[in-house]
Amino acid sequence: TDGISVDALRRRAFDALTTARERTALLTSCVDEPELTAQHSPLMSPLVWDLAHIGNQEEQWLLRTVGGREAVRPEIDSVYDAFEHPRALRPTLPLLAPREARAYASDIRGRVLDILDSSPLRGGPLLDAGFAFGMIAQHEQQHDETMLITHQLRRGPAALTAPEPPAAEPVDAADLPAEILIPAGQFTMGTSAEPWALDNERPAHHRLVPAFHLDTVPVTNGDYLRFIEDGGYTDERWWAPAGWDQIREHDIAAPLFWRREAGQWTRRRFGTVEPVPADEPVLHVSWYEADAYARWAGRRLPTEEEWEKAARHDPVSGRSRRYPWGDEDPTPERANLGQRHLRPAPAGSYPRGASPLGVRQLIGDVWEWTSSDFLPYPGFVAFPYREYSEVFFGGAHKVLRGGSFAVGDVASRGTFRNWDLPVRRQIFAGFRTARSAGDA
Ligand code: AVJ
Ligand code: FE
Repeated sequence: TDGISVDALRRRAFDALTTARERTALLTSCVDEPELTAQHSPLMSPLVWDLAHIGNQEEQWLLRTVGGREAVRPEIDSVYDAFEHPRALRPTLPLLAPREARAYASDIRGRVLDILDSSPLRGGPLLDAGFAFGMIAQHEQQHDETMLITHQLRRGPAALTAPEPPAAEPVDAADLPAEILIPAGQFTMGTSAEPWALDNERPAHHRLVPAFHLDTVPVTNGDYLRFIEDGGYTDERWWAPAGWDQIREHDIAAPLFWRREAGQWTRRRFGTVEPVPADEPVLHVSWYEADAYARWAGRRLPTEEEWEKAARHDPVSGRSRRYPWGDEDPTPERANLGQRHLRPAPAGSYPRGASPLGVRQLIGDVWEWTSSDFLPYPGFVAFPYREYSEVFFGGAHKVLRGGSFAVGDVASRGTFRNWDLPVRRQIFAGFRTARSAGDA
């Protein structure tokens, strides 16, 4: 942000907060009140919990901490503390009713925009370049994705609509090489410069990455069907032991939301049942399923550093950039983000979003499972709270990269790290595969 005026930073923060709130409003107004307070899956909160939690986080960080204002509703902090109450139990809490929750979030937002208007946006790590405002916009976008997952799990008729993503150029997509060689060498992983990067993306540091090949596009439904039809789900050889246990215990034999009807595969997507499109990146597979597919294909999942090198390293300048296409923010021509479309675009889409070596769709469409555990980078410092990242470090969670069609562009970049348990399937996750150079 060197050289960016305070006015421009304010506008950036205002736009990010406003974009997120428009989506939040839609996700919490397109169904009726009983649907907002209902629990559609024990894996998820009632939508009305997310709504007031968004407002409460904003009150705690922007109004109280940044603005130094007196608390508006301190008595509800504990109800909306994600660590005090597991998702499955949130319907039993004394939640604000939908109308109250909406009024609360909007009251806080009004006060926060006043604070933003008069903030110098410098004077410490929370304020500098508007970090705390960016953090809260990212928090809301992440909950907008969470709420979209709740909508996907919900039964009943469709409540959301969106235009179809642009079709891939068929000639171009068919001509793409299956994989791309990323030559050996050091690159800069993580960032110390990105103003709104979260603690787990910091600091920038060097990594030496041996040469490897990476799929040009994410694994498609058509690819994945070949694994299913080859008996992938009944052959223990392909599975990590815990994954093998999970698929047998829960009778898993296809991605979540898929069904086989009269010899044809269909899927449920936001209240509509449709044939599974062969050319679209596969969605709703666990890390175990991605790992098993890769082994069946004679390949493996990429590590997190391989993924980031493919997405950021510019072989000409030797520099790591913000996105595969360069340093400019995402646009609708470069990546499928922000719930503009309610599905991934066909594999091979977005040639303008390709990396310098030609890898496509690294940003947007589907979160991509990596082989890596969620761990801190060397020199990590928890900021501004331990519960964002630090308490999740260790062996339990796997890293996902790149963002999905469901997350806003403020929460997707080459350094952004997401994580989840390897059994999770309801998230908008797919994957691509890799192999070390020199392996057959
Ligand atoms: C980074 C997506 C795993 O949803 O649990 C939201 C984001 N953190 N509120 C989550 C988050 C606090 C987080 N993920
Ligand atoms: Fe949260």
